[in-house]
Amino acid sequence: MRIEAITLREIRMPLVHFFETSFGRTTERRILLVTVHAEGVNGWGECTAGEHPFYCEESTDTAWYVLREYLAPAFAGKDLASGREAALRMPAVRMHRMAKAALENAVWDAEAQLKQVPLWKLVGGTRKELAAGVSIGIQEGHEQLLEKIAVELAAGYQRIKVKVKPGWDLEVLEKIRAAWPWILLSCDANSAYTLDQVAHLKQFDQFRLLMIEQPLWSDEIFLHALLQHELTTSLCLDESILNARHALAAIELKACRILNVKLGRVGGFSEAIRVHDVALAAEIPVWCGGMLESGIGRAHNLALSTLTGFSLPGDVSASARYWREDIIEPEVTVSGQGTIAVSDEAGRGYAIKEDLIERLTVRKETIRG
Ligand code: OSB
Ligand code: MG
Repeated sequence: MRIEAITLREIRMPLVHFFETSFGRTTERRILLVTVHAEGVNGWGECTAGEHPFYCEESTDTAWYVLREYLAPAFAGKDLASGREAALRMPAVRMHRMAKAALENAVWDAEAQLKQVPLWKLVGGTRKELAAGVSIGIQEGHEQLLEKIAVELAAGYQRIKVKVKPGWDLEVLEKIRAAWPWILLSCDANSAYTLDQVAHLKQFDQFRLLMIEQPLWSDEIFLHALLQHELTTSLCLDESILNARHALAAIELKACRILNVKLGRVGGFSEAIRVHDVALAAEIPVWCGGMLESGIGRAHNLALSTLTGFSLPGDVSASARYWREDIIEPEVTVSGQGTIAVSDEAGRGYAIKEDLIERLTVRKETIRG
């Protein structure tokens, strides 16, 4: 496909409810969207970098800079066969995986439209009904958290994940288990603990958690192996896994028994598929993580989640949990059984609300070849 031009834009979207993790609270998203204009179709990609470099080193502004100065100029006016080729021809910029993923995924999105196949088939998916879970942030108090869990369980979600940090952990988990002894429950620390706290972390074992996500340093695999050896609960790595090599290292070291895959964190569909393939070969279950995406990133997460190895419920949930109005049509909805149906339409399966996006846009720039 000939890429005539690439448009970068930043949109602002207030969250329906603030989202708090061990590294901070988000109330409004600043989302960078990439549009690849190719042969009459528009491929869309969403950059999952946060407003601040807290989850990882990237932010909306660093991604804008890297896309504008390096990545978009390398593709504008060029011919590319596919999303896979986009990954192979990414300029030699180190890291900045979320910026790269936004562009690569936009090319996959365009490729699916041009080939008139569903994006999920293009990436090699097999699942047509996806298991949905929710990620619930740190709240003002325990009561609010328990109320939120009750609402999500009533909606049908198959797995509840709560954010934890020192001071918001054992008591919280104890109250959840007292109310719901048998639900699929996991927690995510976003690197809030250190190896000095093994005795404390061992106490998590009493709650029969499906997993503890990323308890230790974001750049650490080996020390998670030491921790996993001490715990009966399975560890799951998120921040530590930036590519398929890391996934293989974590599996070989027994640093975790489950992997979270995020399109942005690993640099796009091509690498996410490779992470999946490594895990599937080792019989390590994976699930799709979320980054408070708008509908575009959400649609791409769903396409990824159709791959065979995504056997655990992901942080793939309804648009309405985040947005008063999402930028796609239809919005992502979840059945009373906590499932999301995959569309058989060509492309991403969700139309773009261009007028709404235009109204939400605070900056926009088109890079031409
Ligand atoms: O660690 O999974 C995470 C949101 C922002 C940054 C990191 C994470 C999260 C979530 C939200 O848990 C998942 C979602 O989008 O529903
Ligand atoms: Mg996480």
